[in-house]
Amino acid sequence: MIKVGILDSTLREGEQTPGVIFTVDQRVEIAKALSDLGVSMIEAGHPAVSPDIYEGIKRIVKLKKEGIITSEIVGHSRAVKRDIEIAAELEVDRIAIFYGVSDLHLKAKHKATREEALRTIAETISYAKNHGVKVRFTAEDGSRTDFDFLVTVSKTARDAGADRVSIADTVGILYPSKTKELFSALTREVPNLEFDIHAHNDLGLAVANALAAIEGGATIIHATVNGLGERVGIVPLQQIAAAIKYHFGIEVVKLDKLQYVSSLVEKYSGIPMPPNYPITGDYAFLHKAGVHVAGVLNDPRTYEFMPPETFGRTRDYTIDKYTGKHALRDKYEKLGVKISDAEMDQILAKIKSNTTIRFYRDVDLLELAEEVTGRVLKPRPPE
Ligand code: AKG
Repeated sequence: MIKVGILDSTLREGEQTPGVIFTVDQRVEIAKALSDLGVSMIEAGHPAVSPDIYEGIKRIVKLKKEGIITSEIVGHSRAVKRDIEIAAELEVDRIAIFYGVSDLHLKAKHKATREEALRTIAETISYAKNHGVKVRFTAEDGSRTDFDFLVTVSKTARDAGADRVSIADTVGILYPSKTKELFSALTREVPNLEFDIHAHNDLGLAVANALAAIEGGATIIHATVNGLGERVGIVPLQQIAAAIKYHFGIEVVKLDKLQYVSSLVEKYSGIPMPPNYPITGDYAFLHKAGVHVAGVLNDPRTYEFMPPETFGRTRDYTIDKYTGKHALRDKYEKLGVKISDAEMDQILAKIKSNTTIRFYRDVDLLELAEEVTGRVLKPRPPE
């Protein structure tokens, strides 16, 4: 049976998006919204980075202690004792220690041999455990790490006291079938340990890789609201939550609250949501072509895999040269305007011959109908 939860890293990975800085108040508000949404874990930041992140985590931990926030609070840390002490003094539930384990990272960043790396990993995890917190170890650049060494790293982390190891696809190069293979092999080779996936989206495959990791046995998926993160970001929370619900039947968060959290983070991050973004974009449930709209008016399942209400949204359709009679009739009925079939044909012909108007608004449709019918038309007053 599949068991899976979400670690939201909007406040840590998400703030690593170029140009994004959250204030302390915004950090606290986002954490509350994420807890209300029902994420299992909130990665609240790397407190050694700056005083405002430290302060934000302090306030978030206070809300956790007061029972206002219920998600597990995770503090991020390098494999460095001073970082661990700073996270531990904040009394987070869990410290996540990361260290680059690929040969490339060992050579170019850490200037360490594999043996030295294993020693650092074991020592820092034990050090954190001695502070009485849960520990996750992140194998940074795990997807480019020799598999046997990744197994050794995972066993070392487990034996030093970590109950979770996160496999980071730091540069976003994984592919779904390889991801499933990797996690299946890791869960088979390293018992008594749970795995996370931290998947970057450089090839646009982060969601697919996360789903494959779940099939391989990963039990926590790292995500950020609106997919924020370094470069082009990581798994977007709204997409993975919808995909997990649809494909595995598991509601990892309250889906009808995703729109609110997405808008909140859009505002505070200053990164605009593209209209054609899945689930929370303006066009996610907006239909256009005549054939599509006619289908949706008869039965929405023709062009929607899940009803918009699931996500606290509503469906609509646009009127332009692609429009068919079904849609136009429905539009005028909703406006409370009576139009004969012949008049409708004339209006439709006018719409189809005008390729300069991208979206006909209700007021444009009323004007067009007045032009064709010669009658004064007004929208139906509210009931
Ligand atoms: C990455 O490799 O992209 C990370 O952000 C690693 C850090 C982590 O997930 O703990």
